[in-house]
Amino acid sequence: MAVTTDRRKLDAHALRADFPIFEQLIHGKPLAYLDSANSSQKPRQVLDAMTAFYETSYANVHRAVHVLGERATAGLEGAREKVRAFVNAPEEREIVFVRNATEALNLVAYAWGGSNLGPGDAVVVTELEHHSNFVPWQYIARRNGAEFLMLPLDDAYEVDLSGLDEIARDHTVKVVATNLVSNSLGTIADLAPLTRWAREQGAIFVCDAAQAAPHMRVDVQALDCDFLAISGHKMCGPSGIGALWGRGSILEAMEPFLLGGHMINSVRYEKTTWGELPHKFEAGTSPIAEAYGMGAAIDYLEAAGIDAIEAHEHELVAYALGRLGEIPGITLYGPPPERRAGVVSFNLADIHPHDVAQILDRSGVAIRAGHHCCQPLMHKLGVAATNRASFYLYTVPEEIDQLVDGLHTVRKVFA
Ligand code: C6P
Repeated sequence: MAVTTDRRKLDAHALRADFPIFEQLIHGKPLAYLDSANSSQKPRQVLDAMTAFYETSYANVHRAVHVLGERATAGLEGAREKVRAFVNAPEEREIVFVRNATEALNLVAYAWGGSNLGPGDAVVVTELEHHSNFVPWQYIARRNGAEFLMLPLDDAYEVDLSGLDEIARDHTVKVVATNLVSNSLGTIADLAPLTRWAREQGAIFVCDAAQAAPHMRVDVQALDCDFLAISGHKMCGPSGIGALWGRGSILEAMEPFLLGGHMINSVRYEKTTWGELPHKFEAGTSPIAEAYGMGAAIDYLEAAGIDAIEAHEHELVAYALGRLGEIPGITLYGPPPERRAGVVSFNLADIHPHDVAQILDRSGVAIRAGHHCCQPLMHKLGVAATNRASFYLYTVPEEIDQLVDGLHTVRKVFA
């Protein structure tokens, strides 16, 4: 693997050689892939690990006594241990494999919220949430007759906590759900005051770490949360796999989410009993090779160095904000570079973000344009959509230069 030996400094130019996607031209131009917050690219190490797994070790898991069944089970459970270590969870059984962060958050909302929320209770989210940590809570709260409350953003793009005392006075708060890193603005939340407050309320604390885990060290014990959701595809792993960490005592007390094969202990006409953790929450055939690939992705990220990835993105964000700030008519959204991960959202004069993104595509630059599944935030910003460039460990400053050149072309087209 092509990385520097100094773990504090990452050599993105060398790392790019691990990613076959960069070997092609797009519209005759080098690819500037600035859409990693949407989904990251995959290194050869992950692709090769998955191919080798399929070629030598694939079978269904937990139910076959033959050699391949044993190998596949060992592969899946080995990946679970890697995820456990990656988020510093106390126990492997607390790691539940799911399809993605969305499914992880729905699992908590349905299986915990469905049984524990009722009239007089409140769920608190923030204005900065992705729909995946907003809509399930809004739905379950309202379905169960509970209140759904939203902490607003302040002018510095940080969550405003000044209303917490009032909420505590007027409501029985049962759930506090927030992201650690915003996908739209890149804001890195300071969760400590909110987790403390949630504890004082006796509420569970749900952390959406879909954008945090790929880019910075995430430690469920240091965060003092009760649930944490991540997606494999955003952290160099395959799509179709994510993980939910849940505090063991809470997971044990919960009803299952999906029902059927594998998640049972015994099934009789009169009664069905549930399996042990994590199987109670893993109904049906698991995403086996995908979990294995997520484990390989974790190995890859750890070898590159999570701290080095975070430092690299901070450098890129500072560079991008400086260069983009030179473009006439640009509006940049979000906090200063030291408060954000590798995400820059912007609008260019009154040019629709979809037009911007389409013209950039012709220069080989891939960004995302839209509401980024954050409509409450877009409403707050007073826009329907933004452009978003997002970075990762393989992003190099030349890609940001290509973006800036492309934006000058967009301006000329619309002049
Ligand atoms: N954000 C983006 O372009 P899934 O799709 O389930 O893997 O991840 C959902 C999700 C949850 N929380 C946050 C903070 C996210 O950013 C995302 C996915 C992508 O920003 C697709 S909308």
